[in-house]
Amino acid sequence: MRTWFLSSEYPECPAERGYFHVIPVPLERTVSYGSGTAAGPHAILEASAQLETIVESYGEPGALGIHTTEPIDCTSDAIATVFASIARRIGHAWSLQAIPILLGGEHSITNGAIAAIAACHPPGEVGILQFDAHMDLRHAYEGTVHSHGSVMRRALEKGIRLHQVGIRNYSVEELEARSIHGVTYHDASQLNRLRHTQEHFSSLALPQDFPGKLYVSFDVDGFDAALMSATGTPDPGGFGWWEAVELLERLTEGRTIIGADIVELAPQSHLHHCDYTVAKLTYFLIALIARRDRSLHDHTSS
Ligand SMILES: [Mn+2]
Repeated sequence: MRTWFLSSEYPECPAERGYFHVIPVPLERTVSYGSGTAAGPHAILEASAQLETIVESYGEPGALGIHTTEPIDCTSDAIATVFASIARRIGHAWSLQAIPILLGGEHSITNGAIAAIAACHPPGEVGILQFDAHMDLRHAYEGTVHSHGSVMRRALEKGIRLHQVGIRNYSVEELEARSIHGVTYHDASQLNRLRHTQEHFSSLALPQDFPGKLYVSFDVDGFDAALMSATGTPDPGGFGWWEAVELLERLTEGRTIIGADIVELAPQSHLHHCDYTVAKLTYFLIALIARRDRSLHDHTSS
């Protein structure tokens, strides 16, 4: 059945009027542990009907117009075909001056965004801000270069700068890739140490020379497993809700966000708070993106 983001609060918004394009991507192909990500986008859209229109201290971002597209067809045997469809959908959003927000699906869907960034933006203009428990920097994982476990390696190969937040799992191969490609990071252990200091997260920022335009890729396993157990690999030691909010605010300060994905929700019927948490995160990101948009600020202040 046709549904859309915040269907309880707003009528369906056509593509041309959408400041945001929410793009469901029910891809589940290279999942390595728990399964169920194909049901993620629909569960997020359903849970969004429980949201209120106001985001505390951000106003009502939904009033800008949130268009929900048809889901990306993920049935093709060739996963590269799926990535190409995602890239085209993102390019279409940008051509309408809209901000694409992908709802996953497994993390490999970011491959579509990487292709779109490389096709539509000059090298060095866009950096990826990744929230995740894992680096996803393997050359290949379980025999495929298209895996969720190697998606950020593909970004590095395209020369896209990467900053990682919340990482707490390490392999030799990924640590090497990190250092060779100059990936910057705030790992979960660093964040934990900061938690116990007086300044807390107040001094956190992206490196000064990091690109001014950001694509945010949020793997929900970055959250602590206590909050986010409905995901393929729930992992202890992650951030909580308010920490995620503060990290997003601090690390995007002074920059523009050109798109985002929220991936790896694997809904479970007895854990519907997870679906709701991801819907709420999606709406918070929408609010943050609107705040970070300079053209919008100029428009509203005139
Ligand atoms: Mn990931």
